[in-house]
Amino acid sequence: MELKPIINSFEIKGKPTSIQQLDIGLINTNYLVITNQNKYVFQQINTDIFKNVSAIMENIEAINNHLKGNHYKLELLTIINTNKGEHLFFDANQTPWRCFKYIEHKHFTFNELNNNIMAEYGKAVGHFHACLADFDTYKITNTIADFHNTKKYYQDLKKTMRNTATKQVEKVKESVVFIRKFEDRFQQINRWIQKGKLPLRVCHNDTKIDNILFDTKGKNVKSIIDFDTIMSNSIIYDFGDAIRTSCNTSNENNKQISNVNFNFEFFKAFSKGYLKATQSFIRKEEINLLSFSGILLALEQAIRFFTDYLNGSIYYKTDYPNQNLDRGLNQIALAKKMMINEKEMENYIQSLSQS
Ligand code: GN1
Ligand code: MG
Repeated sequence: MELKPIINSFEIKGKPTSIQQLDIGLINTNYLVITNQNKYVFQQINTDIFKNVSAIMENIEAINNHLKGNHYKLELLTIINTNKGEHLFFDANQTPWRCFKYIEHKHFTFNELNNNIMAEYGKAVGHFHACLADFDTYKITNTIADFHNTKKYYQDLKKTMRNTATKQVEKVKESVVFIRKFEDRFQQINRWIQKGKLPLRVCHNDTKIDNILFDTKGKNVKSIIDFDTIMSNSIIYDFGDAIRTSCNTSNENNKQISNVNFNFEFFKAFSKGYLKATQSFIRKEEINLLSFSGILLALEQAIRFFTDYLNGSIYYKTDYPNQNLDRGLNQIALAKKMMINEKEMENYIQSLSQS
């Protein structure tokens, strides 16, 4: 793919001096473009997954505008328009591209994390929710159906297992026996959402630590990025996804399962920051599910990785053939470690919400 004509179609400042593909995200393809005046991120959007790209861009604009007017403290992504004044450029294959200003930042790997950073992370996700608590969900288009509908993902996995060769199915069978025990809990969450017991709010839906940019000193959260999955949902998914990705002593791409463990101190620090930032609006029914949400998201991610493995890895990018199987097994190991601490997590959350 010749990138120069694409880059030249956007209103960037200066002449490009370097173009580098970035190893971030499992769906879109990202490039860092440095010019003699500025830095930009160019993204080629995967339309197999993000089918309604213009609605995504409208969601981002609506959210940016709301946050700007609502004392939001973190930096927002600046969209760079095309020369025609549009948000998207369609290449010769009709694939959409967009461009954002690059934000200088520091990223954390698990070994560098500490309780202070985790508390900042919790505060930032809570602050994001708090600033959107008065945003009408009907103004947002839900661009991916059933996103975080764990029960639905589980049903899809079972269906896929029925249509896949036994040899591959055997590799996930034991994990599925474990997941099955949670089916009622998945169902119950859906019921609470349907009945309004768990409110729908505007959520990020992909709060993994990779989407959190810290300032270059690594002390404060500078920005939360990747607004592509902003949709109405329960906030428990955002809480759980943050826990799943930051309290795992390993990382979802680490195939050494023995490295997977749950860091309870990080869970505590994140929870403290999050509950502080959300106390003005969070409901008891939401608080009650926070201790389970990390387990839920690890199970859900395992289900999604297994389904993709059985489907021949058509959804998530992979570096080697069985990577989605390994990713799923990593998440199952994490869910098991978290399960051991479920009661303690629950007690801790309750102690915070009563103080
Ligand atoms: C995908 O594309 P990326 O890396 O931002 C996925 C998330 C998963 C994540 C797992 C639209 O996010 O839901 O949690 O991979 N996004 C979509 O790393 O499916
Ligand atoms: Mg994402």
